[in-house]
Amino acid sequence: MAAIRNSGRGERVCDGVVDCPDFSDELYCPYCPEHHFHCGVGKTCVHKDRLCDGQIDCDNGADEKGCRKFGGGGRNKENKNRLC
Ligand SMILES: [Ca+2]
Ligand SMILES: [Ca+2]
Repeated sequence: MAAIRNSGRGERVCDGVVDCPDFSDELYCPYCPEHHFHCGVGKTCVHKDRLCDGQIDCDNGADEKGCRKFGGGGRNKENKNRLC
C-alpha cells in the first residue's frame, strides 16, 4: 500500500475508484485480470464476455451502461501506462 502511493499518480491508479471517464485508470489492475472489466465501484470485475450481454453483472450496472448498441461491446484501451 505504501509503495504505490510514492509514485504520484499511483495513488489514483487501481485504487478501486474510477478517475477516468473511460475507466482507463482502473482497467489494468492486479485485482482485474487483463480480460476483465472494472465496474467502477470497489474492486469488482467482470469478464469482458459479460459486457453488454444484456445482464447487469456490476452492482451499478456499469458493464451494461457503456454499450452503444446491444451486443456490440469492445472496450480496448492500450494506454495502460498513463492515467487517462
Ligand atoms: Ca482510480
Ligand atoms: Ca453484463
